[in-house]
Amino acid sequence: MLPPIHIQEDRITNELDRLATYSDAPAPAVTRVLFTRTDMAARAFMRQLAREANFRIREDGLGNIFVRWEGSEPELPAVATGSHIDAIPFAGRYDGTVGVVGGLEALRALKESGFQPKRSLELIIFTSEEPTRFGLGCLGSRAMAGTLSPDQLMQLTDSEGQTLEQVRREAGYIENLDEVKLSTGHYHAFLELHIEQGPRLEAGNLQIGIVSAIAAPATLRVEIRGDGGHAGAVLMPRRRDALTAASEMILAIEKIAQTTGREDSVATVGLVNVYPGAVNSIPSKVYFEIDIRDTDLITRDKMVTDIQQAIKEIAQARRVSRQIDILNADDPCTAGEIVVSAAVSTTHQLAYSFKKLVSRAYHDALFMSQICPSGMIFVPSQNGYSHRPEEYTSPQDIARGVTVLAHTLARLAS
Ligand code: HGY
Ligand code: MN
Ligand code: MN
Repeated sequence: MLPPIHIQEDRITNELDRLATYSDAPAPAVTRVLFTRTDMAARAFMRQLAREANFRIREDGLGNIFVRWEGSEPELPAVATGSHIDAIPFAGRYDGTVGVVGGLEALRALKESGFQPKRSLELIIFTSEEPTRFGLGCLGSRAMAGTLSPDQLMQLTDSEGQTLEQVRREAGYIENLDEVKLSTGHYHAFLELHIEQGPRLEAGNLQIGIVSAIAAPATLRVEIRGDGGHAGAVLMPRRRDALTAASEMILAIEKIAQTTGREDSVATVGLVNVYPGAVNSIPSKVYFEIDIRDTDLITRDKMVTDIQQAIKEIAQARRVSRQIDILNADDPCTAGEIVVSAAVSTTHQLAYSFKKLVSRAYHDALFMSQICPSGMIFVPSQNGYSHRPEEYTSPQDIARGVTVLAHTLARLAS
């Protein structure tokens, strides 16, 4: 039987608010990109909080931070929780951070309650869950799962031509990347607390979401090359405009995602660069990235194929050249049964309203599921907003999520 656990709502709120000040965007927006000055300051802040709670800290060669509370049987595989503190440009303050500050609060509250775990408990702050700097998300958890080798990691290059190898060393992470990969069974279970980033919990007036599966993301990089030239002098029939071609492709991409017959099918072009980018110069080159997802792998892969075919046909019709690279095409995952049942039992016991649901956003739990049974707990997002400054989850909702997390971790670690 667990002793009463007191989750300190105010402590969580204060720490989330302080974390939000480490940002390269004016409040209420938050921008915190991998290994920038603000990311390093946020990392230092989280390490300070973990030290104040007398937990042990280690960091691996990629900057994944592990906050550990030794259990009475430390040789057993530990139970882990965690999420990320990096934030895409002009994001909100809750994406990822609720699972990091909330995870720390769960461990602190359990410790303060006098609970003693048999299995050690670890909070993981994952490196670069967002794809912002290197175009690929979940770098830390991918490397832990071994789906990204040290060689592949070192070659990742950002928009300024800096490699991940360079920037990790500049950030002080010099350990061998071979040690980042964790063996299957390194952890007994992994459970991530996260905001839903969608409207379903709020619309259903539900307090908790228990994730049953996580959608599979694929990312394509596309470069279209046409002819440039003078906007006044080159007549319409003689043009090979890279931007009008890309625009037709982007509308075709939208159509493909709208017509799969499945509501979980999504495709997004959120990043477009136009060259030379002058009002009176016909675009000669366009670079854009496509984010394609579905919880069903076959549907997701068919969208990838159909989108590539559409780009090819439009490029031929418009006499422009195309280069398509698939950056990643990950499998979806099903949440681990032991984690889901522990979370369901806990939520029932706490008498919180909940439902099982699919995560349409990807998370580090997607890759942790490759090394141990993994799951997620969602708390409601107001209006379903996320990846925008208006992102909001109330302190009460966050505290409820942390309460479920703490009790479920205790169950899994006993
Ligand atoms: O894009 C995502 O699903 C996550 O927020 N990185
Ligand atoms: Mn995000
Ligand atoms: Mn996130």
